[in-house]
Amino acid sequence: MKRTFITLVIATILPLSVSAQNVPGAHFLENWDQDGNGAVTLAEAEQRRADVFLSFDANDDGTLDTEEYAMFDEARANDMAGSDAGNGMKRVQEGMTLTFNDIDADGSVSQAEFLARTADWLALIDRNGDGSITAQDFGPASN
Ligand SMILES: [Ca+2]
Ligand SMILES: [Ca+2]
Ligand SMILES: [Ca+2]
Repeated sequence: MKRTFITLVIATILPLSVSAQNVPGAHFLENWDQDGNGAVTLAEAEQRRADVFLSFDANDDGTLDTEEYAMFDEARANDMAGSDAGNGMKRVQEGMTLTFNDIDADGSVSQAEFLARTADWLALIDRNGDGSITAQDFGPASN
């Protein structure tokens, strides 16, 4: 009962915290910064990408085929609708595409391919080159 109440309160409060939505990359960090220290490390990125891969590998064969990848593309498009689609998020999205991850260009992405691209993906987003992804890697270049 108490828990239900708290959930309701949170649901009521969150839409009001518009400022959090305006922090560059907030939506990304929310999802990827697992220990909440404000920086997504390579280890965190790899772990999360492994989770993402598993959740879209519908038939559990260790490969995202064209059909599964289409679902993945659609989920990302939905996730991005109405959130901060700034220049940083474009780089995030680019690193999630089939083209980016299909290293051997056979039209599907194996788990090994997907994870092997994590470092390149992080480097793509890591604008200030400090080796992790923080709010500073998003938003206006003056950050
Ligand atoms: Ca972290
Ligand atoms: Ca492939
Ligand atoms: Ca960085």
